[in-house]
Amino acid sequence: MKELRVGLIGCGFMGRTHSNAHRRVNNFFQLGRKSVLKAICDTNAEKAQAFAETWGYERVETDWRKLMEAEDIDLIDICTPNFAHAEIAIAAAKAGKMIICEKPLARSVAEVEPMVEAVEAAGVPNLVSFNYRRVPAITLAKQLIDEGRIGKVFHFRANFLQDWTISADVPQGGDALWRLDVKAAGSGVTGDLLAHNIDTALYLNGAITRVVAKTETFVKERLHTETGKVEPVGIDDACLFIAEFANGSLGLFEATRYARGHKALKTFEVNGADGSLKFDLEEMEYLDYFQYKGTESHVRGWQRIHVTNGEHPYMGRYWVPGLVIGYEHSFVNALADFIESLETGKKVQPDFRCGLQTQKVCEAVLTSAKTGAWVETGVTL
Ligand code: SOE
Repeated sequence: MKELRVGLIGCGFMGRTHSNAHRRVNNFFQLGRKSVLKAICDTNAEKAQAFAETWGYERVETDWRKLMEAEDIDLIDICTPNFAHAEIAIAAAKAGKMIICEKPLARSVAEVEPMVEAVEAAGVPNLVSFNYRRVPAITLAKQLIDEGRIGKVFHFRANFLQDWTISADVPQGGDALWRLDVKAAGSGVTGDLLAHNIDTALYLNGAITRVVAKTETFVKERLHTETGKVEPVGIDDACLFIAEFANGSLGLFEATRYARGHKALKTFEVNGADGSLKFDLEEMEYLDYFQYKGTESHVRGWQRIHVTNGEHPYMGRYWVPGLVIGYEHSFVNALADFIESLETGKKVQPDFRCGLQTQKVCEAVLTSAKTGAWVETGVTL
């Protein structure tokens, strides 16, 4: 079988989710290519060596540029902090490598645009890792919407709530806490959490045309692990925004790292004339569906679809009906779609151009939070 020889950059949490996907994908999906873990790259050699042993990489690099020159690498998988995405992705495209990049694509629209130009000029397959699209219940929601089951949409509302930065003693910066450092991350919850919800919204409900937002930074200064000094916090700790969609519906979004008790409460609800859909990541094997059209009123009510049947998206690849899969499988499913697209030639989404649309919404949100005014996103789908 043909091989897909992988060079993965970044040994953090996302490096693990992607490595696991590469290890598992050919166990569950019959594909034309086999993912092979050739090289792992991290600036920390010791960490990379341990990671290579855990996940089964053939070799270790500490300079990502080596992977661009390497003839035995087909795919660059970018799992670094956001600040490094653009430079690596552009170099990879120029070297003719396929690219999978963690979300958000980069820190700003200005950084993302040349990434899109580079992959399109090189004609290399590319994917942004908005993994939640491949949670079977979310893919099923898309299917039900496309089948016209909820009719004209009026509302889309989504949350992503966490609570891990409430303590002012949590420092910013460095390997573990770069998400709190604006230089490394670009923004706070907007790029980290809302980007997921925006991607889900674009996928399910189409283009967001304009937004008005409010952000807050509750802890104004934190110790920076790299400088050893207490420094101003430049990220948004919480962000709320209202959106208008091109289809005439209204959106309401909230993300925060200050919702005590919530670790990863990613939810959405879509309300249409003929029905509604509801999802909660904490019970990710379910999709709630209210069917209005075609039901008699005395039996009308919310139904919980246990998304584990063979005919549900991706589920035929796993166990038997009734048995669940988890968070990590969303990455496996995305990788399977990517590898399949290499054989069929059918573009896989969300590609870099699609990731740019999410970035545009994020940037419009952050601009609006500064000015207090409505901001056009310029999104085209
Ligand atoms: C932040 O805590 C985070 O790990 C995000 O960076 C991920 O993208 C999200 O899926 C879970 O939360």
